[in-house]
Amino acid sequence: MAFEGLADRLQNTIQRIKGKGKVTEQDVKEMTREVRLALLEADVNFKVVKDFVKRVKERAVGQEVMESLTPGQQVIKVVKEELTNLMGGDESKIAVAKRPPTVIMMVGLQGAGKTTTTGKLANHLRKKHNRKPMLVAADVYRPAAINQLQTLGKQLDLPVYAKGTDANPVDIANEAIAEAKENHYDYVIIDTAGRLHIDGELMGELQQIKDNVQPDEIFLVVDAMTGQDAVNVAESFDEQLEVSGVVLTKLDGDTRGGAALSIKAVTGKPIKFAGMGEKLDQLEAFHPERMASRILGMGDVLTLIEKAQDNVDEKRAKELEEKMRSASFTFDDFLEQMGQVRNMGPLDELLDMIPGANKMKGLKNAQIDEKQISHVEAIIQSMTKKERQEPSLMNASRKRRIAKGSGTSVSEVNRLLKQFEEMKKMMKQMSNMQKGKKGKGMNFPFM
Ligand SMILES: Nc1nc2c(ncn2[C@@H]2O[C@H](COP(=O)(O)OP(=O)(O)OP(=O)(O)O)[C@@H](O)[C@H]2O)c(=O)[nH]1
Ligand SMILES: [Mg+2]
Repeated sequence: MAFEGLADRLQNTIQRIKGKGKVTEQDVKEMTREVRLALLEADVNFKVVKDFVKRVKERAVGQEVMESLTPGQQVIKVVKEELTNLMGGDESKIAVAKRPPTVIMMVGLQGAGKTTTTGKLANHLRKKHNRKPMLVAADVYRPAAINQLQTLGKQLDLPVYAKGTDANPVDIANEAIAEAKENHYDYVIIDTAGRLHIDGELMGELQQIKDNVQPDEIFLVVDAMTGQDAVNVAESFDEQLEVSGVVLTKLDGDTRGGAALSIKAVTGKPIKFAGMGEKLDQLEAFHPERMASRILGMGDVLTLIEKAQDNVDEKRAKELEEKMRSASFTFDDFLEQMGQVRNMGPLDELLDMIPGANKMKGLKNAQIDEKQISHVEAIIQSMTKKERQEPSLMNASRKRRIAKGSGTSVSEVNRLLKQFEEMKKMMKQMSNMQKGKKGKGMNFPFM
C-alpha cells in the first residue's frame, strides 16, 4: 500500500488516544512526538513536519478538543484534517479549455513515468470523462520513446501524433494540436523528454513548447520513490515552468514515499493523480481526504465503491446476490463473483479501503493470500459442470481427481467444500434476518 510504514506508525499512535475520555496536554505531547517521528521516518521534509506538528498541537489542546464529548476521537479528526490539508485540501480537477482541444503537457525527470502516465491519463479521460484524447510524441531524442508511446496508443486504440526524431518538439506539438482540432479530439496530451537531472537545455526546450502551445495544464510527473530529491525537483520545475499540478507515480511501491507528501506543502501545487502500478488503468484521481483516511486506517469506502462500479457488472452482481439469498448459489457463481472482485485490484490494496480491515490483516491467520485464492479458482475449474452445480455429488474419487487436476490436495478440496457449505448456510441465515429490508449493496462473501 502507499505510505505503508507511515500508516502503520500513525495508526498505532492514534489507536492509543482514540478512546480517551479526557485528553491532557501530556497526551497530546506524547502523540505529536510520535506523529513527528513517524513523518520524519517516512521521509517527509523536516520543515513540513515541524509546521504540521505545530498545527496539530495547537488544535489538539484547543477548545474544539477540550469541549468535545469524545476528545480522543476529536484529536484524531484534527490529525486527519491536517493530513488532508498537507496533501492538498480540496480535490482537484482537470482543466477544460473554452475552445477544444484542452492541451496537457507532461514534464518530469527521466524515468519518472511521463510516457506511461500520458497513456493512463488518456485512458482515464476517455473512460471517466467520455473524452476523445490524442497523444503526442514530443520526446524526439530516442526513437524508443516514440515507439513506447505508439505502443500505448495501440493498446488503448487512441491516435498518437508522431513525426520521428528529426522534427522539432514545438512544431510537433503545434501540428498535433491543429490536427486534433480538425478531427475533433478534445484533449491533446504532450509527452516530453526527460533528463537525469534538471538541466538548462531541457528546461529551455520545455519553456519553448509551453510558450508556443500555451497548455491548459502542465503536469509534473514525480516518482514517489525518489525521496527528498523529489521535492527539490518539483521546486525547480515549478520555478521554471509554473506547473499546474503533480502526478505522483509508483505509489504502489514499498518505499516510504513521504517526500511526496511534502510536495504540496513546498510548491503549493496540488497532487492531481497517483500512479498505482504499471498497467494503463492503474491511475487514481488523488483525493487528499480519502488518502488521509486510508493512511489513518479509516478505510476509503468511496474509492472502493467506485472501483466496484467500474469493474463489477451491476446487473450480474444483483443476480448473484439473489442466488445467494435463495441458496441456489453454485460454484460457478462463486467463481464468477471471485473474478469480479479480483478485477478490482490486488486484495491487500482493496483491504486498505475497508475501514478497520487493516487490523484484520495484522492477524497472521486472517491474512488473505492471493495464492490461496488462485488455489480456490483452480479447484473449482477442475470440477465438472455437474459438480459445480451439485457439490453433494462429491465423493472420494471425484475429490482425488479434482485435487490432481488443480495441483492441490484432497484436504484443500475438502476445506473449500466445507467453506462453501458454511457460506451458503450463513447467507441463508443472513437473508432470513434481513427479510423485508433487502440491502442494495453487493455481497462478497469471502471478503
Ligand atoms: N510500479 C509502477 N511503475 C510505474 C508507474 N508509472 C510508471 N512506471 C514504470 O516506470 C518506468 C518508467 O516509465 P516511463 O513512463 O517510461 O517514464 P518516462 O518519464 O517517460 O521516462 P523517460 O521518457 O525516459 O524520461 C516504466 O517501467 C513504467 O512501467 C507506477 O505508477 N507504478
Ligand atoms: Mg518517456
